[in-house]
Formats: sequence, structure tokens, C-alpha cells
Amino acid sequence: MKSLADPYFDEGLLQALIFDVDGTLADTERDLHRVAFNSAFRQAGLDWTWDVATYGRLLKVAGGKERILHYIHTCVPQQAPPNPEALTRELHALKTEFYLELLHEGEIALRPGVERLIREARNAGFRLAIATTTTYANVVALLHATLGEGAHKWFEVIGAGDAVPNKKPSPDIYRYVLQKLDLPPAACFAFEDSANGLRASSGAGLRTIVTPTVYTAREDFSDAFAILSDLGEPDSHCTHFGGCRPLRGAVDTAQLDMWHGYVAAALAC
Ligand code: XBP
Ligand code: MG
Repeated sequence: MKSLADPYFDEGLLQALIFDVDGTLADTERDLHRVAFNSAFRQAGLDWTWDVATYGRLLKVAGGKERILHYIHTCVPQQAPPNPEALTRELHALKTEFYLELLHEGEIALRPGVERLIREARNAGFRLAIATTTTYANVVALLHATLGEGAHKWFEVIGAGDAVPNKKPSPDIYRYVLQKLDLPPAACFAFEDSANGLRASSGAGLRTIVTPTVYTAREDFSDAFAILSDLGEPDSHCTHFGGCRPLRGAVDTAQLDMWHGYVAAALAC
């Protein structure tokens, strides 16, 4: 857990919220990404099928291309082609097409509290950003499918996929977003669902609110600012698992300002 004396805390104003995408905004992994990977393998004539348990293990590798390459080298080395990187790029492009189709067809919903907080934050004048391992196209499609056409423009910076050389748990994508926002980490909160994501956001000096999914529930979140079941709704409170506890059972802009001010006040002593 972050200590108040952490060098990244300072008394500036809270200015920006930085959201991870998969698992944080929406639970996209099991029924969308995993299904899209399997559709791509089938279309390519490969007898690979990632069931829920296998995919849960493979999720430890962030990045779809990196995950496929990891699978080839560790699970089906006997089927590795002469140029596995080329096959990986081809399969991932196919997978992304299937994923976008699933998003357009499906009824994907944002996790509890996400839409409420995003709309509140916009109305309160907070700057919004995205820091994700998935592709930019997937982010735009998910935001359109859930928040409406053009919703991606609500986010001043969308740090996605190959924008940086090293995927999470490297802090590169969060450092990229902070640099584009021209803000210090202490002026922001990050929102994540996985240990990989938390290591990335914490590594960039960001206080991070973690809302685990079924896939990440048992992971190590000891560096989180708060660990919650979700961001909560006024009439459906989140469950507190660790770190700071939201006073009204939901993470809203007033709570974030209070946490930020409390930290600043505590540091002022
Ligand atoms: C989670 C990831 C992504 C997705 C698959 O992203 O690791 O790789 O599993 O998407 P996030 P791609 O950082 O938003 O949690 O196949 O486009 O990589
Ligand atoms: Mg995630």
C-alpha cells in the first residue's frame, strides 16, 4: 500500500483521471478478446483453442501479439513456423477484426460506476485519459459501443497498444500519457484491474484504484491506493477489499478530491 510519505504525493490540485481499458472500463477479456482469438485461430486453420482457464493463465502476458507469441513458444513449440513473428502479426490482425465485429454486434456494458464517474468527471472539468495495452481501434470501438459515437474525443490522450515499445507491466504507457498531459503523477488517479496494470501505473508514480475482475481477483494489489469490487453506484455500493475506503460506497469526484486533499493535508503536516 502506498504510504502518505511517498515522494510522488504533492499538494497540487487533482486534475486528471487515467483509465485502463480491458477489465477496468468493461469486462472484455473472457467473452470478447478470448472469443476473438479463437475465431482467428479457426479462420487460420489452426487447431488452437484458448478455453477460459488457459486464457486466464495467458493473460499474465499483456498484449495480444505478445500473448500469441508466448503461446507458440511455450505451449505449441512443435507448431512454431519459421517466422513466428509474421504469423503472430497476421493472427493478431485477424483477431482484432473479429473483436471489432463482436463489439459492434454485442451488448458489452461498462462496469458499475464507470459511466457515472466519467460523466461526473467531465462535468467537473477533470481531464480524462486512457492508458491501455489494447489497440487504439479497439478503444474507440468500445467507447462508441458503450458511451456513444464520438465518445473517444472525451479523452484528451489515448495511450494504446504499440504507442510505446514496452507493454504493461512496464510503466511506459503511463509515462507516455503523463508526458502528453504534461502533468505530474500526483495530479492524477489511475484506474486498473490487474497486477500487470498496477505495476505499470505505480511504476509511473500514480496512485491507483484497482477494481479486479474474476481473472485477476487473486493477484497482488499491495501497491494499490484502493482495492474495490467496482467503482460503485449510489444505490449499489462497491465492496471494499483494501486501501482507502470510499465514504459513500462509490468512487465519485468528491471522493477523489477528498482523497487527494487528505493526502496533501497529511503531507503538509
Ligand atoms: C489488456 C491486454 C490486451 C487485451 C487484448 O489490456 O493485455 O492485450 O488482453 O487486446 P489493458 P489486444 O491494458 O486495457 O488491460 O489483443 O489488442 O492486445
Ligand atoms: Mg486491464
